[in-house]
Amino acid sequence: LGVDSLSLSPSPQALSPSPLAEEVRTGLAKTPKRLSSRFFYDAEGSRIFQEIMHAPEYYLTRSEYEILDTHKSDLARLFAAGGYEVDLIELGAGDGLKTKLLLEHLWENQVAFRYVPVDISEDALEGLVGTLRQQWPSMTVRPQHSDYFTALERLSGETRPHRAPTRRVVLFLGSNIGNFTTSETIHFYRSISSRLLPGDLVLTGVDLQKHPAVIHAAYNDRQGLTRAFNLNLLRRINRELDANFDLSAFDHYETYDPESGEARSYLVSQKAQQVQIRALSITVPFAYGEVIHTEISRKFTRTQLEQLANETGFSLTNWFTDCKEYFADVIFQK
Ligand code: AVJ
Repeated sequence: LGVDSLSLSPSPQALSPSPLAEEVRTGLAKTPKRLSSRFFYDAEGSRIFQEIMHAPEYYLTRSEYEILDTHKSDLARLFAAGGYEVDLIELGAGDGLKTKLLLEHLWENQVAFRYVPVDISEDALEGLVGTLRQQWPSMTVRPQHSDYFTALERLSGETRPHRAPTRRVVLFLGSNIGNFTTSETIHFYRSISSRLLPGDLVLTGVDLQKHPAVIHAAYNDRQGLTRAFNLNLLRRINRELDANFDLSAFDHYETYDPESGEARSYLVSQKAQQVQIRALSITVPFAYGEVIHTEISRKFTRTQLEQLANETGFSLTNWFTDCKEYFADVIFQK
């Protein structure tokens, strides 16, 4: 009895910690230290990312916008081919600026569809849904504030409406795939694949391998937006976990390795220092020059994407690029 009643009153630490708290506790105990880029997107991080998308060096968004604008009618035809109704499920919708191009085209061409934007940033999602309701009040929009895997779980639990044959089209735009490691990528596409039916589609936006200097510049913009974006992670930890990172004692550093296709972002400790994270009751030591790895932004080749499709239960059926061939939007069919 004594033991049972004790277990009913857990210590404060046992009360489920936030995902950020878990990440900071485990990531800063690793060698080398690391923090996942998924925690970049608090309100301020989402705002800075909007600015990055307008930076002259950050070509990714403009390239993908060009692709979707040029090929929106091809895409709409693929989505609705065979008279299907379309369930558009967008993973990591963000501000949805590029998706609006597609939605507008589908809407104006009377394609029957339902739009399910999924995002981990509540701020980004609310903003998106607000503008959609304003622009198209009778469009069916079902926002989901969750991570990708939770959204996929819900998807597989849901039965498809009987009213008409429905095709699921999963949108994963903006090179968000680049943030995964290779094994996460395979796991991700397999778990999507297992939740789809034959004929369903995934449209993925991927950044392509190109002159390394072009990629390097995209993550080292002259206005310092990428730097502010990276450092904002420390500001978020200060605020949410009562920590005392001195932002002026950390720098932004990015490398691009053309052999692996990985751009990597780091925060560099510019002196030997100790940081208190009071909500976790820990002190984290940093050596002079020590780094925290905060992001991978992987760049692909077409061959790698064909392989990915084949390894995960899909085939690559369509490939759309911008005029510079910087970026691709690729269709995987189940
Ligand atoms: C939103 C993940 C595609 O990796 O290019 C931009 C985020 N990081 N600048 C990317 C980001 C630094 C971006 N993604």
